[in-house]
Amino acid sequence: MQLIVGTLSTWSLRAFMCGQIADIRLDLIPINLEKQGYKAEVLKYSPTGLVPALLVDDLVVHDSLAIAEYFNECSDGALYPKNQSERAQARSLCMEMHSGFMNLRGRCPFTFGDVAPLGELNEALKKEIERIEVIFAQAKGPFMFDQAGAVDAFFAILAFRLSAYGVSLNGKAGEYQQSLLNWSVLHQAIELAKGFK
Ligand SMILES: N[C@@H](CCC(=O)N[C@@H](CS)C(=O)NCC(=O)O)C(=O)O
Repeated sequence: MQLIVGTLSTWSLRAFMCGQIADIRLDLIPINLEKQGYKAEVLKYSPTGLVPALLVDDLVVHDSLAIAEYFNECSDGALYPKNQSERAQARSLCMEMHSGFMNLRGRCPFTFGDVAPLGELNEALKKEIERIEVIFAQAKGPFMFDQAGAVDAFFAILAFRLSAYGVSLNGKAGEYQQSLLNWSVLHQAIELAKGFK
């Protein structure tokens, strides 16, 4: 399988991390999204012109969430909890990340450069961080459920971003944030992202 990924693309990193957890062998095709003409390059592979996209023979799976689901099916359910209720919760959380937190995404772009701490938060940003605090405090242990899964992959990048912008969560939420930051799969994704040119 080939995974088309982009520079500083957090969605690409989430798909990559899900592949690592599910132990899927991937050939990565990185595209520099800052280079002129990048769109034509992406469109060679991805019908939406967006990354990530997964190529499996003639099949193109586009969108990080669909890729996570595909990896889950290829790995006999490695990305979600075995318990049905937990699995539904896990999917709800992945989808909440996938379609939400727009203020945070806008205000805290993913970067390896130096950034100023967030400082005074507006109401919308405050609400999103409070919601993340509630979600993170639900973690059963170092991972959201018993084993590392899609939810952890989806939130690890956010944990990293918050930390880069000087936001360390408190209590149980802070413990989960820290375990994500210590997680080898996140480190692999970060190393990968740093290597993209
Ligand atoms: N919902 C999509 C979002 C994909 C997306 O927005 N990708 C960005 C990079 S993170 C992209 O390809 N940007 C290039 C562009 O907008 O031209 C997913 O989860 O895969």
